[in-house]
Amino acid sequence: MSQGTLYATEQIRSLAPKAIVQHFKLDVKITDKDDTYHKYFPLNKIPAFIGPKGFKLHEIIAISLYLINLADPKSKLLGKNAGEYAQILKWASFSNTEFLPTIATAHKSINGIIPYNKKLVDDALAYLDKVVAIFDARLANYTYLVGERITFADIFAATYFIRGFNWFFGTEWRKQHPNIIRWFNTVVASEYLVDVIPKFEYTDKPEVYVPPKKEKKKQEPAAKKEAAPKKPAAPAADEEEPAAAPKPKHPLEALGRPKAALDEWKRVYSNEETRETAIPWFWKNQFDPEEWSLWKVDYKYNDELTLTFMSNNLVGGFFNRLSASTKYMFGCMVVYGENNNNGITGAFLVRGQDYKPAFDVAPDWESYEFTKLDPTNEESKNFINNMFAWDEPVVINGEKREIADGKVFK
Ligand SMILES: N[C@@H](CCC(=O)N[C@@H](CS)C(=O)NCC(=O)O)C(=O)O
Repeated sequence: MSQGTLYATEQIRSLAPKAIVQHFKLDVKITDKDDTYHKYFPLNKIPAFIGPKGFKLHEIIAISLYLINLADPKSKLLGKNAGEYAQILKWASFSNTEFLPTIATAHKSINGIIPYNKKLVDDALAYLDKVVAIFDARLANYTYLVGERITFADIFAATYFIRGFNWFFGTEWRKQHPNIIRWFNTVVASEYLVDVIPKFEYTDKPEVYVPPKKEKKKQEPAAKKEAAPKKPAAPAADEEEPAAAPKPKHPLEALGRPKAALDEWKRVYSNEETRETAIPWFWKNQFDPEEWSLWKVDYKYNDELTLTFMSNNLVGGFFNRLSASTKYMFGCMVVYGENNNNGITGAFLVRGQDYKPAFDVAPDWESYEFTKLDPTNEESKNFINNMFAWDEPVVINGEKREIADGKVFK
């Protein structure tokens, strides 16, 4: 009999329980959120677990420990005695409540996922230093966080440090923290994590706030402003959000329901092979020029972009700020080129014939240029397909540029 279902996504809290399931070859299905998940986990948080006979769990620490126990209640990952077990819980809880929320707050504020607030960021980063110093003090004298062998504490904490290396722990930081680097490298190379650690690049420099470029806004009549209200920023990648304000009506709601629901396309795109199945499906079932329009979206200030991961963060922030329009559009944006020579472009399907009501929910929408695409033109159609499939170099001013990274808005 199946041992259950683990609901996991790309978010970092998914990684430790996924690693446990895979390492111990548990008969646990790992899946994205589905209708059953939504029925039982109204907070919409990941990870979550449903076992046999309606047994349900949320909270990463509880789920992970349950899974280890399921595999082997005597597992070395749980420590040698009650004292070690308590220390394992200490590090797991410390990572979950002090490390991850702190680093996520700084990251979200810098990237505009929550409004930028310098004091908030400075305080979070100062607190993060203190949290890291506690890891460092232990790891200066010991190989692992608890006892002399790897435990769940190491697996758990190391997965969260990935976010540190993604966002803030740049080259300089790494030079100053050799104990943490030695520990992290040991743990991610261990039999528990080696096969599940996502390919990731260490950032060279810590993320810093880059104010969005804004062009002078034309004065618009007050009535129109009311018709296109702004919504607060979107939910973030790895952490919970403050309670949302009541949702204002989206102007595109006035167009009514389209014949082909966007959700269906998003499901096909997520689940099917992109070139072979999803793209032909899109042209056959989704795109109706009466109801939808297609847009090329280019960042206007490519010459100011530096590191490709930062360009991709910029796209991520833009997408988060566009979340009020999720129901009305779909798109892909890619970062092409390399560090200090890259650009951002993409293609979007938008409800209606105008791009503005869909995009102006994001305060930085004017940093992008919008060009309507006519899919009866072969070149435009190829561009859209390439952006959706995102598997071939992109042609910029006649030159082929490799795609370094990208994001899907869905
Ligand atoms: N207290 C929960 C927090 C879970 C949590 O916040 N998970 C994040 C992902 S890392 C999440 O699902 N956030 C909500 C969202 O992104 O919509 C736990 O420790 O498991």
